[in-house]
Parts: sequence; structure tokens; C-alpha cells
Amino acid sequence: MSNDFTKVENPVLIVEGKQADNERLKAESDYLRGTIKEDLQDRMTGGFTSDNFQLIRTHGMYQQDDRDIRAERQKQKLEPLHNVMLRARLPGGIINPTQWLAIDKFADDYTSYGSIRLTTRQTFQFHGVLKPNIKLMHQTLNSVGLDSIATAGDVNRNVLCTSNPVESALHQEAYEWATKISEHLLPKTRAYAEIWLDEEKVETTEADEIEPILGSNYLPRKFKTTVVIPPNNDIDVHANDLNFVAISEGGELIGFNVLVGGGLAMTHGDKSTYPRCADDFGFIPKEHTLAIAAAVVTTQRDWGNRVNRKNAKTKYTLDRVGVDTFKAEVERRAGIEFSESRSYEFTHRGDSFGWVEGIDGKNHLTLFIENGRILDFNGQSLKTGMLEIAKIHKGDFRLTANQNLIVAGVSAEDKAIIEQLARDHGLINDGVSNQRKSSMACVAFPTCPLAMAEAERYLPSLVDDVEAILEKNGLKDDSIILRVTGCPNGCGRAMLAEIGLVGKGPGKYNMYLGSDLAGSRVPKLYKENVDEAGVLSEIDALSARWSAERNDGEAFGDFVVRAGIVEQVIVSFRDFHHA
Ligand code: SRM
Ligand code: SF4
Repeated sequence: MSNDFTKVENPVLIVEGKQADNERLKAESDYLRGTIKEDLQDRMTGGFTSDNFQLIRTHGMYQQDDRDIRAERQKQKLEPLHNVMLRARLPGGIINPTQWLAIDKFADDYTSYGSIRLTTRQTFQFHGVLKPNIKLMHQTLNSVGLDSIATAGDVNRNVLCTSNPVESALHQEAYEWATKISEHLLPKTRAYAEIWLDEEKVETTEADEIEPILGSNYLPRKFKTTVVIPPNNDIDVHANDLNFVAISEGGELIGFNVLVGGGLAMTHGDKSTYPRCADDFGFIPKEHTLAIAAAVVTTQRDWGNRVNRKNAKTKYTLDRVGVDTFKAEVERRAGIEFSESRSYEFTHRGDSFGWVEGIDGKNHLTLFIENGRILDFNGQSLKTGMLEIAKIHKGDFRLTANQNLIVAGVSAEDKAIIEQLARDHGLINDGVSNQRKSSMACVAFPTCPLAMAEAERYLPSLVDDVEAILEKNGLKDDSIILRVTGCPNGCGRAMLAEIGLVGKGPGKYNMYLGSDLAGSRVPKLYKENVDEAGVLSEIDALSARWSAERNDGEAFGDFVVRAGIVEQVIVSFRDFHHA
């Protein structure tokens, strides 16, 4: 058995052709340094030039501009108001109060939107940081033990972990695995420390800096990993390249079932792209976790498509080389064989809100944060409320993969004051409906350069309307997993929703129906290019039928499949049909 990851095995499985420009860019980047340091000094432009525009992503930043004012600035012959969005690295979504206080202050002082935006991958983003403040931002994060390494670009991203610490005694160990996997798969280059933290460039040879797992050209595309504790699929395994499903015996973690090759993005009209559920490779004892993680990553590193980025993710590699071939290569590289999958069941997703008492006697309060946007706005002081809680909280905070937040590890004597603060600032609102709690949207306008339609800004009013429709149809306390994404990249995971709206153009959405509560299948295209009024009338008609015809307790997604409203359940790309 070979553990030598530096040689490309089985070259016949490599896609031939002219490599994508990103491959040149990574190869020439001197291990992700590029000329970012010099570019940072250039104040003639607010943006980053040439390759650095892409390279800053590997340091956790995207160059953006406010799309609401883009045309106006163009008219005035001004360059777009360039700024960066930063995405932090928080394995398992855990952040402590000191760190929260620091990011709260930075958001106030140096971001143009003033918000902390919780993401669908258990971390937070700053939007609107101007070039002169970027270094300060990294130094601020570093001063409290945070960084943004590898949260974007062709690397292993922030590693997710089931959030709710009470649901299982396994949580602490699962979280530790998420952290270990994140550290194990991080780039080894010192570029981040040199550029942002002013650490000296140490004389190194090529051999010193070689990336043993990621390789000198890093991965063909982004790569996403999770650790999940059934029965809650809160991190949505099928959106991820690599998932470790915790298997326990007598409350002890014994190992993981390994699921490989999930992913949700597609391009409208491009049949070579599709959402895909992950395949179950089998069970491994927990001591092999890091070896398996490295073997999956390096197999994808060596066999992934470096010619066409649209087909570069692990899901496409699996379908091109065959699941069995990929799995056998992982076994060969790790030097172990998967055994038969252990049984487990996902029954639900989403977060359970309010207080729960943990196994350690501590209390955990899950707060619903609409769209994950922590900001004082719309008559609510969410950001101030979080600040006040952070000032007195002695436990930690846990960001969930559904853009919500848990105040974790609260002692019995602090419960009342924390609840009071949360209520005073609108962080607890008993009037929030089940439907709102089951709805999610990606960022989209005004910051996302790829948005085709509104998502975050559309969601609150859409939910108002859906609530009214459900009430009219006798479904006031029911809910539908409703997700909106501004384009088919699927950041709001609409392609795992019971109703998924995928932006097609301004005010227009493709409507997908039929995932289930556990998130085990991809929904199917139901209507194309529907406007907002059309969306509501479809939801009205569908929910009226659901109300009248459903079996006892039948969820909406299961109903539309059983009733033949979407005739086919999508479990693999072979069943997926573009319009
Ligand atoms: Fe995403 C690109 C926001 C989760 C698939 N995503 C983007 C960018 C950076 C746009 C860009 O490339 O310039 C968006 C920035 C918007 C902004 O202004 O903040 C963006 N993605 C987000 C976030 C913030 C959505 C949110 O509302 O929370 C999520 C940040 C996650 C994080 O903390 O790391 C986010 N993105 C996802 C997910 C969901 C998930 O991972 O659970 C997906 C679908 C799952 C998957 O990967 O298949 C997702 N984002 C994409 C893609 C398509 C990738 C592909 O396979 O083709 C892109 C575009 C790309 O990579 O070329 C993208
Ligand atoms: Fe932007 Fe599209 Fe992702 Fe929404 S789904 S954040 S519009 S890339």
C-alpha cells in the first residue's frame, strides 16, 4: 500500500486538455503569495489587480463592490467602489465572547455595512472592508486567535460539525474531529502570516514548503467537509464533498460512515453540471479519520478535472472515473479498507430554538437570526443585543449551518439575564412562525457579483406572504423547508429544499420541489422562470392540495412526490433534468 501522495497515480484518469487559467495562476503564485503584498500598497485603485484578484480568495477574501451603486458610479466615470468580503475560519462554528467582542467592534468601525453575516457554513462574513483596512482586519482576527485561511479558493473549506451541543454526548468529540480535520487539510504555506501578519519571510527551499496534501497546485476546485451526528442532518451532507457521519455504540464514538461526492451547484442550461447526492463509501474506525480525509482529498487532487472548472468538483470526478474506482483508490492511499456501512438515520435538519439543558448541566439557547444578518435594523437591535450578551457570557457561541446562533454553556444563574437581554433586543421573538424558521436565503444582492435575482432581501416579505397562504389553507402551524438562492450556485442550499427557488433573472426564479425533511434527495424542476406573483400562486395551489390530500403528518416534500406533482425523486445526477 502506498501513502505517497506526491505522485499522480493512474494518470489515465486525468482529464487531458489545456488547463484552466486558475491552474497557471496557482502554479505561478509562489505558494499563494502572488504580488498581494505589493498590490496592497497600491492606492491608485481600491481593488486587487491581475492574479491577486483571485489569489486573495485563498486568504479568505473576495473582492466585491456594491451592485446597487455600480451603474451610478459608472455614469460618473468612477471605478466600482471596490472592497473585500472576508469569511472567517471557524471549524464547527465555535467562537468565544472575547472573539465576538473583537469582531463586533471591527464590523462597526471598518465595514461599510456594519453587519456580521452568519453563513450557511457555520462562520461569519464581514462585507465592505476597504483596502487600507484589510491588514488591520487580519491582525484584529489574529489578536483573538481567529483567521480566514482557506475559507475560499481551491482548498478544503471551513469544516462543519453538527451544532447543538446537547443533542448528543458525542458533540465534543465530533467537534474535536472537525478541528483536527480542518488543521490537517490546511495549506502549509506561510503566505498568510507573511502578508497579513507581517511575519518574516524565512528562507525556504521548495521542499520545505511543499504542500504534502494539497499539492503545489492546490485542489482543482473548492472542497467541503463535515462531521455530522445523526439523526440531525443540520449541516446538509449532500452539499459536501466529504462527510464523516458519526457512529456510536453505548454513547461512545467508534468511527464514521464516510460519504463522498455531494454538491449542489449547477449552471442554468448546462447539462454537464448538476446537483448530486454523496455516495456512502462505508465505515471506518475513528483512528483512520485523518488518513481517509487525506486520501479522499489527494485522490480528488490528482484525478479532478483541471481543464474545465465547471466539472472540477469531486462529484464530477466520481461520475467520470466511477464510484468504485475512486473508492478503491482512497483505500489504497489510506492503506485501509472500508467496512460495511453501519446503520444510522437522518430524521431532520434545521435548528431547534430556545433553551435546552446539556448533558453537563449547562444550558444552551438557540436564537433564530433571519438570514444570519446580525445588525441593528428594521427596529431590532440584534447586533447590540449580541454585544451585550458577549460582555457577560462565560461559555461560547456556536454558529449553525442554518445561519443561526447558539449561546452555549450558560450556567443556571446566568440563564435569566441572558434570556432578558435576548428578548430586549429582539433576538428572541415568540411570534416568529415555524415557516420563517424553516426558510433560508443566500446573500445575493447587493454584494454578490454572481446574483441573478434577489434572495436575502426578498426572503422576509416572501415569508410574510407564505405565512398568510398557509394560514388561509389551514396550515398555520405547519411549515415547508423553503430556500431561495440568487443564482444556481446554490449557496442557500435551495437544491435540498422542499421548495427551492433558484434565481434566473431579476424577479424570476426556477421553482424546484420535493426534497424531504432529512435532506436525502435533490428536488426536481417544477416551473421555470416564475415571477414573484407566480411563486405565490403556485405555493397557494400546492399548499391547498397538501392541506386537503396529505396523509397524516405527511411533509410537503413527500406529498408532492407521492401525489405525482413532481413525478420523479432525484437521488443521482442520472435523474436530474435541466429545463
Ligand atoms: Fe457560495 C460563490 C456566498 C455557501 C456554492 N458564495 C459564492 C460567492 C463568494 C460569490 C463569488 O464567488 O464571488 C458568494 C458571496 C456572496 C456575498 O456577498 O457574501 C457566496 N456561499 C455564500 C454564503 C455566504 C451564502 C450564505 O448566505 O450564507 C455561504 C458561505 C459559506 C461559507 O461560510 O463558506 C455559501 N456556496 C455555499 C453553499 C452551501 C454549502 O456549502 O452548504 C454552496 C452549495 C454547495 C456546493 O458547494 O455545491 C455554495 N458559492 C457556491 C458556488 C458554486 C460552486 C460550484 O460547485 O460550482 C459559487 C461560485 C463558484 O465557486 O464559482 C459560490
Ligand atoms: Fe451569490 Fe449565487 Fe451564492 Fe446567492 S447562490 S450568494 S447569488 S453565488
